Amino acid sequence: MERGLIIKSTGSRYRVLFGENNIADCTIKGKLRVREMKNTNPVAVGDNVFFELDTGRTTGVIAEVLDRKNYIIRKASNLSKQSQVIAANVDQLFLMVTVILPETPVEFIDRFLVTAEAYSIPAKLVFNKTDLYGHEEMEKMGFLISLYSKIGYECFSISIIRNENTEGLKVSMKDKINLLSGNSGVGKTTLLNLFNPSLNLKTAEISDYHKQGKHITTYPEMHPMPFGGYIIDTPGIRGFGVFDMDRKEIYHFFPEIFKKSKECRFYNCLHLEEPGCAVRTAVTNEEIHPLRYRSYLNIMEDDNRKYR
Ligand SMILES: Nc1nc2c(ncn2[C@@H]2O[C@H](COP(=O)(O)OP(=O)(O)OP(=O)(O)O)[C@@H](O)[C@H]2O)c(=O)[nH]1
Ligand SMILES: [Mg+2]
Ligand SMILES: [Zn+2]
Repeated sequence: MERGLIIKSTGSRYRVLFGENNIADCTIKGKLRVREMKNTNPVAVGDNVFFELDTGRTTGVIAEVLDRKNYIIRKASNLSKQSQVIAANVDQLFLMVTVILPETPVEFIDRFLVTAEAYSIPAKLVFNKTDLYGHEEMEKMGFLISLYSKIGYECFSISIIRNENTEGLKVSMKDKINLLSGNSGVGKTTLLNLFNPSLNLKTAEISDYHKQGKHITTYPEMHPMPFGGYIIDTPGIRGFGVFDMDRKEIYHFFPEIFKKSKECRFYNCLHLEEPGCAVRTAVTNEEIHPLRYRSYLNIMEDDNRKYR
């Protein structure tokens, strides 16, 4: 048996990195499928596995998945109870955001951050395409960076095309397993190509980026970085879900709301209509930003999580 790391999963085929930079294309033993019934894929990018290598040493069969430190899932669909594991054993989550082409909504950022908090995985924001920003966009980015840094999320602002300000991001990613997420077209794959030019991954054509993104990357894939560590490139997502998030707990995943909630009159205050709610007072005097509170309300109302 060999030990390896899953770097790509397409549902039935798994690419495994093992030994000194060797690659094997693997399938899985039938029995393995039963273990995590709720997941459509029992093996995901980032998983450490034991596998039986065939004599040709380029193919094999996965026999065992080692325990995971964490894993990120996405609901297979709103109605089904099935979920898909996007990646396992992730150290940090990065959300790539653009103020224009395409514009990333605040609520999208907040849903991502809530998810990261629920998984207890550190999350950071990367604002990209600053080369395209005029005065107004710069102001908007400045506003968002100050909003999120104040809450405690580290922010980077970069232009990949001009290779501006990317050094800090590199340092932050070094020697870690980093998952890179964000809407289609924000430049995730372009960043991987910049950091590791030998990858030569497919990105959108320049002329395409006026559209909302074309979902160029179709499967999550983990790539080694020359400076140490890995980046998992993911398809532009509409958002990933946290399975067992209880409605009563959602405010725990807004750090500034959670902190303020300790001053609410009722211990079980959900910060909706309750009297003596310190959170709502803080929103009124903008100690908590109204946009964040609005995201909180929207997530609370979200029908998608009703299947709990
Ligand atoms: N002006 C400008 N364009 C950029 C920058 N970074 C990336 N792009 C362009 O944005 C477009 C989309 O880039 P991709 O890397 O394919 O985007 P992606 O996030 O991987 O998209 P999906 O794979 O569809 O999720 C490409 O045309 C890139 O050349 C940047 O810093 N400035
Ligand atoms: Mg891509
Ligand atoms: Zn309250």
